[in-house]
Amino acid sequence: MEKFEHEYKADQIQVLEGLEAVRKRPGMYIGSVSVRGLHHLVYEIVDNSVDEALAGYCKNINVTIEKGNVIRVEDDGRGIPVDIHPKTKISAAETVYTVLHAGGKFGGDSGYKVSGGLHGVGSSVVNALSEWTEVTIKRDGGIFQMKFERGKTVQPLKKIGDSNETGTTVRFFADGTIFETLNYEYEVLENRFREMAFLTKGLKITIKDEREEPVKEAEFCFEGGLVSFVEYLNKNKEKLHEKPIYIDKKGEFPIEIALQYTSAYTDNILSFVNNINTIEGGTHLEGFKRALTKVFNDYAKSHNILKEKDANLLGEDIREGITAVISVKVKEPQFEGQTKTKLGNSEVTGLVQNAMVEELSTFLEENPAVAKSILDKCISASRAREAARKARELVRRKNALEGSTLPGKLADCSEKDASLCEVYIVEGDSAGGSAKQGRDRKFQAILPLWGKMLNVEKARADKIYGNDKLNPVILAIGAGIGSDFDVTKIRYGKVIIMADADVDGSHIRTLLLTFFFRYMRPLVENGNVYLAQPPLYKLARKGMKDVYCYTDEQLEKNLNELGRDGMTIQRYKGLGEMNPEQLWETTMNPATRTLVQVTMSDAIKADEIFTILMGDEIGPRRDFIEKNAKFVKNLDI
Ligand code: TSJ
Repeated sequence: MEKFEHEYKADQIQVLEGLEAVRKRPGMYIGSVSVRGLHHLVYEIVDNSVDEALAGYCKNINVTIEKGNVIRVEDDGRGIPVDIHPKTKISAAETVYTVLHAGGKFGGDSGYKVSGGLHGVGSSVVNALSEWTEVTIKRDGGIFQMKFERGKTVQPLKKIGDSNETGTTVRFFADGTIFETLNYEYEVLENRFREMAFLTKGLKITIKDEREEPVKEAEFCFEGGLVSFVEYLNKNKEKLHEKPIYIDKKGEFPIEIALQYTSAYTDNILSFVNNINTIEGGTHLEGFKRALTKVFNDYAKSHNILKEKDANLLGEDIREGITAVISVKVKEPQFEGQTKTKLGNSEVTGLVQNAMVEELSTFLEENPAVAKSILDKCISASRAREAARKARELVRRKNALEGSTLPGKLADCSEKDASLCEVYIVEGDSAGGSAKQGRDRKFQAILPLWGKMLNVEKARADKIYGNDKLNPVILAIGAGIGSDFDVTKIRYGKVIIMADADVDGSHIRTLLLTFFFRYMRPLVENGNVYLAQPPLYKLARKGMKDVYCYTDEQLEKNLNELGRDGMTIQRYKGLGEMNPEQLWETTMNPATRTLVQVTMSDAIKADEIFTILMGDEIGPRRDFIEKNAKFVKNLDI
C-alpha cells in the first residue's frame, strides 16, 4: 500500500515536470509561439474529435471562437471515458489532459489516429499552454466537468448533472504570456476545417466567429470527400473531363485519391498523411507520380497514340493541368524534411503505385475519350517542353557568347554568401537608378525592370524562357525555374519586389508574385520573397527632421501629433521621386525599412486567388474581389 502511494506521487511529479517542460520550451512541442502555433492548439483539440469520427462514433464537430479569443470545440462522440485509471488513480479523462502523450494509450484505438501527427503532441500540451481549460463530458447518463489552469488541475473531474446524450466539449483560453498573439484568424481556421471536412467524408464541421458583429460562420460537410475536394479546387478551371477520377483502396492501409485534368499549364497536387498536409511530399506522392507516368505511357503506346519508336512522355508532361488530392493513412508515419512534412515510410511508394496503376488503367480502358483528351494535352505539353529546352539553350548560348550568365541590367553586390544578399527587383529605369546609387553595394543588388510584364498564367514555360522581362529575373536569382528550380542555388536570400504604391505598381507586383508562385514556388514557401514598402508621404517643416508616412492612417496620426502648422505634405507618386538617400533611408536600409514577407501558408487559397484574378473568367474574379476586398488588399494584389 505504501509503495502504491509512493508511486502515485512520483507519477504526479512527473506529470507536473512534463507540463512544466512544455511551458519552458513551447516551440519544441508546437513548432512556434507565433499565430501559427496558436492555431495549432485548436487543431490539436479538434484532431481528437476527428479521431472519434474516424472510429465511427462522431458525426458533428462545432468550433467556436468566443468573444475574447476563447476557443470552444464540441463533438457528439462517445465522450472521453470518465472511469478511474488503474495506475494513476485519476480519471481517464484527466489523464488524457495532464499526462504528456497519454492520448491513445488507452481506450479504443481507431488505428489511424490523426492526433499525434505532425505536432500531434496531445491535448495535455494545449492544457499546459492555456491560461485555463474547461472540459465537459456527457456520457454514462451524466455530465462531468474538470478545470485546469496552466496545466494544473484546479477542479478534478466531478459530476455536475444528468444527461442521456454523449459528447465532449473543451473550452480553453491560450496563455498570453507564452503566445505572441491570441488573435485567431478566422480565415485560417475556416480553411483548415474545410480541408478536414473534405478529408473525412460525411463529417460535419462548423466554424463560428463570435468576436465581432456580424458573426461569421461556415458549415462543411462533403458526402463526396476527396471528389468534392478536387471539384472545389477546380471550380474556376476548365475541365478536360466532367467527373474526377476516384480511387479508394482499403488494402494494407487506406489509400484514397481523386484527380481531374484541367486546361491549366501547371499542376496542383495535394497530399495528406493522416490528414496532415505533406507539403514536402514523400513516398506516397512518389508512388502516385510513378503510376501516373507509367499508366499513361503504357496506354499511349498500346493504343498507338504514341508510336513504339517515340520517346516516352515525361512525368512533368503528364502532370500538366492535373489537380489531385492523395490521402493515405499510415500507422506509424515517419515525417522528414525541413518542416517535417515529408513522408518517409518506404513501403508506401509501392502500395500507392500499385493501387493507382490498377484502378487508373481500368478507368482509361473504360473511358477512351477521356484518355484521348488527356493524352493530347500531355503530348502538347511535351512539345512545349522541347521548345522550352531549345529556348533555354538559345538563351544560355547567347549569354555564353556575351561572356556572362548574369543579366546586363543587374547591378550585383560584392558579398559572396547568398544568405546575406538581397536583390531588389525595381520597376522603372529611374527608380532603378536611384536604387543603384542609394543601396549598400556590399549586400544589395538591383535589377531594374520596365514595360509590361508577361502574364504567366496564360503562357507555357517556352514563352517564359524567351521572355525579355522574366529572363533577367530567372538569371539573377540563378536557380532555374519550374521543375528545374533548385532553391539551394538561389543567389540572394531575399528577393525584394520594389514597385510604386499605385495601380501599375500593383500590377507588376501581382505578375511577379504569380510568376514566383507558379514557377519558383519553393522560393515563396521558403519565405525568400518580400515586398518593399516605400512611403506614401513625407512631412517636412523647418527645424524638424523629415517624417515619412507609409499609410494614410500614419499620416493622420502624425499630423495630429505634430500639428499641421507650417507643415508641407509631399505625396510620393512613385519611387522615382525619391533621391537615392531618401530611398535608402525609407525603403532599403535594414535598420529603418519595413519589409513584408510574402507567405503562402495557404497554397490552396493562393492558387485560387491567382486563378481567379489572373484567369480568363470575369464573373468569378468580380465576385471574388467584392467578397474579399480586404484580403486581396492584404495580399497586395
Ligand atoms: F482530448 C481532448 F480533451 F482534447 C478532447 C477529446 C477534446 C475534444 C473536443 C474531444 C475529445 C474526444 C475524445 N472526443 N471523443 C473522444 N473519445 C474518446 O476519448 C473515447 C471515447 C470512448 C472510448 C471507448 O473505448 O469507449 C475511447 C475513447 C478514446
